[in-house]
Amino acid sequence: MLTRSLAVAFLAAAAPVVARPDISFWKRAMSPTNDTRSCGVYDSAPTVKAPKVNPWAQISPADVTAVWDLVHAPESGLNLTHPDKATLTDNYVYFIDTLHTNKSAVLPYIDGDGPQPAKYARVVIFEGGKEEPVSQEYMVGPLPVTPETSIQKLDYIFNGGKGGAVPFNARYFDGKRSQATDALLTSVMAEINDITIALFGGAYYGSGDKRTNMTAASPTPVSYDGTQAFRTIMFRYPGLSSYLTPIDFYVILDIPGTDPSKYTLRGIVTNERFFATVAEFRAAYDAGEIKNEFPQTRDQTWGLLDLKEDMGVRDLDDRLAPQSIEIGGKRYKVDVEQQYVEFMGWSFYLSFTRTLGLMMFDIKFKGERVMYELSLQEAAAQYAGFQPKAANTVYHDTYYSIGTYSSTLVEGYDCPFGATMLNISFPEGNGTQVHPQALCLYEADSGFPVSRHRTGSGNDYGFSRIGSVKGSALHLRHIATIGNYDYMFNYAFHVDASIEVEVRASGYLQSSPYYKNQSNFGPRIYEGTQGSFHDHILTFKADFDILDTKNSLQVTELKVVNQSQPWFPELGVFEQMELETSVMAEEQQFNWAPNNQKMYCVVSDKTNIWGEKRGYRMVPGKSNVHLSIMNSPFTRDQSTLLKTNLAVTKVHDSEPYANSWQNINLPWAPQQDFGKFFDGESVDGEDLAVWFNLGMHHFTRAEDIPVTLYSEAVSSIVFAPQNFFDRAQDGDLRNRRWVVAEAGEPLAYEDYGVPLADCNVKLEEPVTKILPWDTVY
Ligand SMILES: *[C@@H]1O[C@H](CO)[C@@H](O)[C@H](O)[C@H]1NC(C)=O
Ligand SMILES: *[C@@H]1O[C@H](CO)[C@@H](O)[C@H](O)[C@H]1NC(C)=O
Ligand SMILES: *[C@@H]1O[C@H](CO)[C@@H](O)[C@H](O)[C@H]1NC(C)=O
Ligand SMILES: *[C@@H]1O[C@H](CO)[C@@H](O)[C@H](O)[C@H]1NC(C)=O
Ligand SMILES: *[C@@H]1O[C@H](CO)[C@@H](O)[C@H](O)[C@H]1NC(C)=O
Ligand SMILES: *[C@@H]1O[C@H](CO)[C@@H](O)[C@H](O)[C@H]1NC(C)=O
Ligand SMILES: *[C@@H]1O[C@H](CO)[C@@H](O)[C@H](O)[C@H]1NC(C)=O
Ligand SMILES: *[C@@H]1O[C@H](CO)[C@@H](O)[C@H](O)[C@H]1NC(C)=O
Ligand SMILES: [Cu+2]
Repeated sequence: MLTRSLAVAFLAAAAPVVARPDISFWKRAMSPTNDTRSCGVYDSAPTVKAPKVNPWAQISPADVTAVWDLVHAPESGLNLTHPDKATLTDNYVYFIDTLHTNKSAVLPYIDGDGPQPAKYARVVIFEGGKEEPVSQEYMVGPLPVTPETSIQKLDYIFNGGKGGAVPFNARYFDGKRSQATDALLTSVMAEINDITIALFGGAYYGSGDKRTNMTAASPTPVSYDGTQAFRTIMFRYPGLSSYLTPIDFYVILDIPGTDPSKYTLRGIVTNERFFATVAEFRAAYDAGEIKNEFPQTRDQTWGLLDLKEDMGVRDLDDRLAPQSIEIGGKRYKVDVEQQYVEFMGWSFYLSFTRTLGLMMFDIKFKGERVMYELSLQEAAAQYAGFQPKAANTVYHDTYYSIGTYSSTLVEGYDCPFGATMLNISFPEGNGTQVHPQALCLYEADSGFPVSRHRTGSGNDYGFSRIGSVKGSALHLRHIATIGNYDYMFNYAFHVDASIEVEVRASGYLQSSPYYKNQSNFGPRIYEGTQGSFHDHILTFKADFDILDTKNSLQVTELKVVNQSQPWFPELGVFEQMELETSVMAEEQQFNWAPNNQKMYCVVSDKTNIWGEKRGYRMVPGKSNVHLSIMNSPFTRDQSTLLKTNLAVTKVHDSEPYANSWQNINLPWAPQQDFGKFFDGESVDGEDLAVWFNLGMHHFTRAEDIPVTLYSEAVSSIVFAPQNFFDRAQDGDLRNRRWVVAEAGEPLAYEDYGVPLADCNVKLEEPVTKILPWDTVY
């Protein structure tokens, strides 16, 4: 598939691999026998049968193919051309994806005897053949395809006024649009190849021309409101670390409409100067005003993540590093078929879409619902600089189908040795693409006891008792390599009933050429490279259902008040803290309070044994930021979801997503306006969803070379029970020590029947090979 900042010179249509019909959907080959190699570390997870058929699951490979055939049949009236043969002015399918199932249809099914909700596909069709060319989304269902199956416009999830239609100018900038602009780019570059060769030792002869040795890449947005379209092209030296060798040369084209003969040059930018015509640029060059002061290197080996021998050797680094392994055997159960997991009281279902990637549903602890849905909604980045790439780039990664970029994980490094590796799959063309071992599931030591206390007599151990309870969590992890970045998504289900969502970013910086006087946009990080600073903001949805759908958002503010205490009359009036509790009345966007002096809790009306409302608290974690810039023309109205830490809305079947995947090219006229969710509806005692942002202000540094470090580029949040239970959920965990010390007696302890491992740990080189992607039908 096309990646963002697509290298036009290296466009190639991926040919689907031949069908392998015997591959069952979304499964790992789990060895059926016990593995005697090492302490059960490599044993398969015990199986379990999900209580219900997963109503959120991806549509099946057979359904994808049937939907493809249905929309291509002449009777559909859609007048489609096969994408391989289509041009800008044809109608063709861009993708098929799983359409989410309405919550109103799911609840009676999972909670009662209601029927299993029907499955639907969403189909994106680029309708360049229409009088008014658009991209239009359709919903096709019920599935499997029968005479009852209909093709309807998918309008109800978009609130921008045009339903599922996106004007041609704002539609996804696919290979065909890129090709359509290439003739103009090639002709512009042909006039100045002598200059680019002299300045940069590179030339561009067209995307398919073998002589081309500068890579052309383009950011988004490409339009403001769909009435215009432009394409900014930056150039880089080609190669495996191309992102790190940008060249100070930009071409901007105006490319409105479907007729490439009407496309024009907007201008050329280099040396911090704008030239509206080729002639102006040549004149400046001839006058000796254009330089390449900080040449890039063509050698890119320094940008690779292999061992750098020239950095020396660290003492004892020839020994294996510590490992997290499931030494007692797997303590979670999986229903691979239904994508259902159980662990230490937790249970949840999984789903996966092209558009959003991994989603979790019906998250319960000890049989009681905590969340209906937990899912990524957007992964965005906005850059800064004084040249047309950094200054004008905003990414919404759903635009690139972020779900299609999660691929094979390196066992032992990306995930622990012995982790359960799962395939992920999503529709691709007329088939279903399988990415083997792209999702891992494992329990890991938390690195600290979940609770601990020594009670008894003072400083000596006589007559004391020590309790220490093992801390661990089940992790669900995948890594989406979307263009330059590797976003690592980690969902941890802790034994104390808390849930942690964490995202990290590694991979190449979207770097810029180095400019002497642009340190206000980031430091120099290589010979000719500047690390352009930027914001990463990732929006998630947490549709809490604390027990049921009747919930409120409680705000407990820690206030400092003046008071007096009759037992210390000499102090008069003085300050102390108190709590002031309220509930949010209406839907709203909001932020973490300064110094975190507000606690936000989603609560039920139902109370625990102490009469307190049962709830879950949102605990800010690492780097809880929102988009810094509020009034950029490039993020005006299509990025409202990025502009606060948090938001709460009432759940509607028509508001399942925070964003629409093609919104990026519609900053002034969004297809989906998150801001419109906030129309004064009550969220007190209602079915509410919380939207939260994780992210980081990426203050770039030399240590972003060769790639950004996961250790620092991290953001997280925790959802923790707040009076949800009557006491802490550590009392029933048998993995603990209760140490009894009596004066003069040897230390004794309880192990509650959980033996220590008595075996030889033998780790195996990763089972993972970098398996090819596969397509099934
Ligand atoms: C995972 O995908 C790979 C590649 O398509 C396939 O060989 C393997 O059988 C799949 N695993 C299962 C359990 O389906
Ligand atoms: C695997 O080991 C467990 C525990 O030792 C045992 O109960 C079970 O029968 C074994 N299963 C197989 C397939 O050997
Ligand atoms: C069908 O699409 C083609 C472009 O692929 C267009 O030329 C033709 O007019 C369309 N036919 C109808 C009936 O709309
Ligand atoms: C979901 O509900 C809406 C009504 O709110 C309806 O228009 C739509 O068809 C439903 N979607 C599915 C997939 O059933
Ligand atoms: C790139 O191509 C141009 C024109 O063909 C050539 O002059 C230049 O030497 C090439 N650069 C490299 C590094 O091969
Ligand atoms: C799917 O499309 C590919 C490429 O166009 C084609 O070769 C293949 O036969 C199609 N498969 C099915 C099941 O329609
Ligand atoms: C950097 O200096 C050049 C030359 O003086 C000037 O044209 C340019 O505007 C400056 N850039 C910035 C970002 O200040
Ligand atoms: C408490 O009173 C003192 C003295 O009047 C004043 O300076 C302070 O700001 C007050 N604090 C609060 C929280 O009102
Ligand atoms: Cu970054």
